[in-house]
Amino acid sequence: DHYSTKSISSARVKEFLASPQQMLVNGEWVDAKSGKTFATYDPASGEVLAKVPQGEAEDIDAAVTAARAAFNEGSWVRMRPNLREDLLWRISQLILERADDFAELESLDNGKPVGIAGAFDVRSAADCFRYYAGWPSKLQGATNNPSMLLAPQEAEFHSYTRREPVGVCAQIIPWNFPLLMAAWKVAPALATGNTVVLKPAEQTPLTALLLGRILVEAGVPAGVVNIVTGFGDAGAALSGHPNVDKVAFTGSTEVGKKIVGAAQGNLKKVSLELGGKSPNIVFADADIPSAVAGTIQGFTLNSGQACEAGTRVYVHKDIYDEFNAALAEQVRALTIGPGNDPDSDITPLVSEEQLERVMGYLDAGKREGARPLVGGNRWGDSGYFVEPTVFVDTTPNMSIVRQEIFGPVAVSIPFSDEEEVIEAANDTEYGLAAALWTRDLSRAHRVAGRLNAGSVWVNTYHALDTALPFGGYHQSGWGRELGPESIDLYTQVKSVTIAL
Ligand code: TXE
Repeated sequence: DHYSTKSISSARVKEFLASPQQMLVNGEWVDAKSGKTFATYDPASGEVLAKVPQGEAEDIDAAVTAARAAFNEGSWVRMRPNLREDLLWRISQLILERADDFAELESLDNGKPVGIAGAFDVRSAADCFRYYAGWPSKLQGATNNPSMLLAPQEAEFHSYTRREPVGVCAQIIPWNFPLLMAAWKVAPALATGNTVVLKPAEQTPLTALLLGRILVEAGVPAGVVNIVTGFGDAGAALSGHPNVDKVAFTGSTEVGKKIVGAAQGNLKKVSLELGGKSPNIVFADADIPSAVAGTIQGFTLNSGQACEAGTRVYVHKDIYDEFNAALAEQVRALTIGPGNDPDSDITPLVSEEQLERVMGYLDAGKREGARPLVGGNRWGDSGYFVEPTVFVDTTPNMSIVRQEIFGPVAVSIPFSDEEEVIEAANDTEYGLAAALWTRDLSRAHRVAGRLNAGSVWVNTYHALDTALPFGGYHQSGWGRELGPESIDLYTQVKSVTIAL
């Protein structure tokens, strides 16, 4: 049965959904070799939205072979920087031209508000290609000054370094920001001359396939970017493939560990952006209205399905009751509804599985003795909605305090002094992000320096930008993406020495 497209406003999205979906391998649009397909669902209703090819190990192998051939052939690697810049710039422009299509398709597939998909996901994805479009002509090595060269002859030496691409890059991405995660991976890889096999998440494959059309239209050569849709087995085949030089992964910490295992066969380079349980600390001298608003943003953006979500809220005891009362009142006022309704603040979770996972945590929180200050239940009986929820009366070892929930769920915990809250904030196996709210400048810098997290925000939350490195301490991952750090991830340095 076809998805009813009558509520869709973009004619191109209607056409896209009506056409058969295929994967991009070696510049061709293809079915899975097995002929198998799988469904992707509209999270607001649970209806089948589209069917896409179910790529498996043999499809991954074909894609890796194409990426290897495109890399080894050499013209892509040696493409002139200004032409590479034009290409990346063109991709960014094409994304912006089709911004409304991307936003609507992302909202349909992931469930998120169409307004946020447009204003954040799509614009940030375009910005990512534009930012990395500036890099190809700025890649630099150094001339070095060897201190004690051990060479067979006495000579004067000239020595320099070159930055070269890593090679064939496997990129495995999640479903929470599907297009944006594709951009974070593909843009720096292309800027530095790598070739790519991208595997989108099975819950949200559609905007990556639409991006594939744009890459082809912009002139990315055959085999340089291959897109294989499929499940975890396809990801496993990709991360274990002996002809892949690097794997970049964003997803759960559990699968991140599997990637590390799979990468061992040929010791491919690994970068990982994994889960989080980020602290959000409100000091007594904070501007309370903006701290309340920022805290709500912190744990409800994308219905809480953000790895950097601020889900452990620590509030100074002198303002705890006042803060919680304002928090509860404003959370209660949020509108729950489908992503295509402009009034919706809280939209459905991505899948039935995610709904069950989040409901499991809500039940565990109540069972372990925490009390929902607001929310705590599923919302409606169709689609995958849950109420935005804040728990109080928690203890430090409860699952809702320690584990990543990935739904609009936070805990609010009182504290008495700075030392105590720094220790509590750092008492986690994760370390992706942290925030603090204060009007004391010295405290802001002092505490920012002591929080074990890859991003720290002061008097704001979710302040992400293509120019700013992003990634985690501890089990939140390996390496940093975005900014110049992604250039490091996708290049390797060679030193060349010449006896003059
Ligand atoms: O993630 P998975 P899931 C967290 C969040 C969420 C939980 C589970 O807590 O509740 O993970 O989500 C591919 N080898 N995050 O199960 O499985 C998979 O096909 C290689 C945080 O959806 O990690 C998909 O493309 N790849 C996170 C991708 O991994 C494998 C965002 C991510 O899926 C694989 C998403 C395997 N063995 C979830 N198994 C963040 N950091 O933002 C699966 N995959």
